[in-house]
Amino acid sequence: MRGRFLTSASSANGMPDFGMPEIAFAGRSNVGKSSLLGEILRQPKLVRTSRTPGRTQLLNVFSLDDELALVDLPGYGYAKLSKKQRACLDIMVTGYLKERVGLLGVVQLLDARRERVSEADRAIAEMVVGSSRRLLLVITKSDLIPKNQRIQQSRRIEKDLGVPVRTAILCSARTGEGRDELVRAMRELAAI
Ligand SMILES: Nc1nc2c(ncn2[C@@H]2O[C@H](COP(=O)(O)OP(=O)(O)OP(=O)(O)O)[C@@H](O)[C@H]2O)c(=O)[nH]1
Ligand SMILES: [Mg+2]
Repeated sequence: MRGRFLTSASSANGMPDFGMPEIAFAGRSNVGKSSLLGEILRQPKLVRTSRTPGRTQLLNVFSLDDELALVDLPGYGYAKLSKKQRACLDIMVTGYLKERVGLLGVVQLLDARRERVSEADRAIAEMVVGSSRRLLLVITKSDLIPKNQRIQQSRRIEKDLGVPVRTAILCSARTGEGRDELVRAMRELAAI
């Protein structure tokens, strides 16, 4: 299992062809995209994370085993950045999702503690599905809710987002829960 940093870019145009299937990680700011990616690559320090939302400000690309290109996207919906900064990051994310030809699928992260799916989450899911890309739903930070609520919460979020039941993967970057299952699902999606 080998994780490697490939490149950072500010738009799809600035990205080379990596010669491997490409999957992006999307979700609200601070939901834990970078942390989960670090756990997937088994190299937490390779992927920058932060307690303060708005950490990831570029499209950062890593490879897993030189087989999959995994893109850490900036988060959306963080109100404390300036309007201009937020607009800039939103354009980067939506532009990439719309224009990146080699993009096969998106792992969308939702916080296990969330009561309701936000409009921004819904818009991203629709954009992914509408452009014929595969969507994998990950419910993350599972360590922060009691064990007996995890399954119920996954079913609730699946229903709210409108994805098929029992397709969400429960994950935690802290405990490693779901990591292997997610890697399996991504490999399956990429047919490798
Ligand atoms: N308890 C717990 N905390 C987590 C988990 N994943 C991430 N965190 C924490 O959540 C905060 C945000 O994590 P990041 O990985 O930087 O989140 P992000 O989605 O990449 O954020 P942006 O880059 O700002 O969009 C950090 O303080 C992490 O330590 C998890 O599975 N469990
Ligand atoms: Mg990040």
